Amino acid sequence: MPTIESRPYAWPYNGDLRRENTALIVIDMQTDFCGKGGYVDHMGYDLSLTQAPIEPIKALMADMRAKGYHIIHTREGHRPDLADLPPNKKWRSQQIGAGIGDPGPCGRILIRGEAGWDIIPELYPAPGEVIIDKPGKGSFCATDLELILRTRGIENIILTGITTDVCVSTTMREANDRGFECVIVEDCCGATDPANHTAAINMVTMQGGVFGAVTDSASLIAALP
Ligand code: C5J
Repeated sequence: MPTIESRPYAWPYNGDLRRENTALIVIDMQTDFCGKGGYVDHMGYDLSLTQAPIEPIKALMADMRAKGYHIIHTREGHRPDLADLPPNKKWRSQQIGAGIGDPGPCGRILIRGEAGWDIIPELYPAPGEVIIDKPGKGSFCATDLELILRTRGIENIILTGITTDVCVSTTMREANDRGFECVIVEDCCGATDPANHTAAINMVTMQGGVFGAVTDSASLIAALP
């Protein structure tokens, strides 16, 4: 039974690891979160932290594409008329000088269709790969992600992307509560604060794997059948 070297247990728990029932989810690798002039840059955070997972994700995605696994991408963003932007989310973004919907060098911040909102060219989805557009942090909230996963018979989810402590963590918790078997790939994630990245990863390993397991890209590439 194939499993991946991971902590606190060898993933997946039941050894049922096949390309048919396993998906890589790449969360929010958008210019707004890791590119110059985007949302995270506007907030004044160190872009090298959210850029760190780009190369590891590229390698893992290439391996999983070649092996025929499901690849799913997400993008956080809002409608141009802001109909799906809760006023408190808008207000909070304005407090830190990066108002969602405001103009910037990459277009309107976190607005669907703008240059800054799209996935970075290095990790752009291949034709036919699913893209989930989401208005919130979790990828299951107000999207058809769960329907797509169930329709395809996907049981195992490999989580990557940015940011570890916000959208990746929220999505992992949502997926775990829905019964999906999750693993987070430590070097394929990044946060705007390294301590938050470490804490978000550590939280997964508590209570026997409270949200699933933690691994790294090299372990996956070596062991994915
Ligand atoms: C944030 C995300 N950090 N993709 N979004 O606001 O994690």
